[in-house]
Amino acid sequence: MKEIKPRLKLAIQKKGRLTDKSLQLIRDAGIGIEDSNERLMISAKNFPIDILFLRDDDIPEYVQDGVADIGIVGYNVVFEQNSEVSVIKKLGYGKCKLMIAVPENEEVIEIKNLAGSRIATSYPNILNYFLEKNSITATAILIKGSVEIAPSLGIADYICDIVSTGNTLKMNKLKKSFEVFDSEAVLIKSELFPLNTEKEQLLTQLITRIDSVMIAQNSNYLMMNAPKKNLEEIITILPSLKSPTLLPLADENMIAIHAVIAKDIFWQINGKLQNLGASDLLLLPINNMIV
Ligand code: PRT
Ligand code: ZN
Repeated sequence: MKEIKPRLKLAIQKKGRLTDKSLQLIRDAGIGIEDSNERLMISAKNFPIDILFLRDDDIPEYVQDGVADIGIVGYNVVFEQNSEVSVIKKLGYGKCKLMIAVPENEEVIEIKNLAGSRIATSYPNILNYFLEKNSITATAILIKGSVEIAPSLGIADYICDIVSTGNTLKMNKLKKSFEVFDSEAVLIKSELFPLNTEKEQLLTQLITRIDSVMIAQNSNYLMMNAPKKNLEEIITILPSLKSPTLLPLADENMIAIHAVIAKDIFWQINGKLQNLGASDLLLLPINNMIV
């Protein structure tokens, strides 16, 4: 009889803000998947993983109950639902803040000014957690969708909603007042149904790949030529992930230096490097990196 090999089942959002970036992460991890074309599930050819497409609100429960082995969803959804899942890894995209916003013309300077108010939100559990933590008594009013129009309709005094650029608040004449919760996409697994050994091994492989993509996304490969006499000083200002690579050049007084550096650091150290005689600086993207 043919042995059935275990496959990991990963749930991601079917259609929404996290869909493209989640698919991109899977592909950057070298996992070959076709376009879903409205299918509920697709199977990767070169890695034993199946991708299940769900509404984001359903993902924590599907993972908790073991229908999917792992899932990618906003931490805001995980925390709100209080499902029995644990976060394996923060994924660095889908970043947003849950904030309390008040009408532009109102002064709500301190958190204690919220006492006795009605606050419209799709996240009553997170809001109540915040209010309790700050010893405030206020009423959370559950509204699904278009929370920002609640104050102008007179349904609530304030709102507690997800903000990323802040444009939606501005359009509705509201202003940010208090930060309630920080969120980003996270990889989760069940606390009720532990994975068997084979699936746990697959998960470890997947995490190694995701780590390598995430490190690469935040890093660049820097190459330059520099005078040998300034080598020590150059190395001290190079915040490289690993010890830099040194290569001899035909000109004995010069040396080539290669290093992996954090992406945002280059423009801070570029001038210093040039002052120390570095030339022919070349900054290259990295696809994957295993440290
Ligand atoms: O259909 P399904 O239920 O799967 O999707 P959904 O409509 O419930 O979720 P979706 O796709 O809107 O968001 C998925 C996840 O993306 C959220 O759970 C958050 O973790 C994350 N995320 C990141 C955001 C935002 N940024 C965001 N800006 N989710 C929602 N918004 C909304 C917010 O509700 C508000 O209406 O965008 C508006 C504010 O945006 P700005 O840019 O104007 O401030
Ligand atoms: Zn949703």
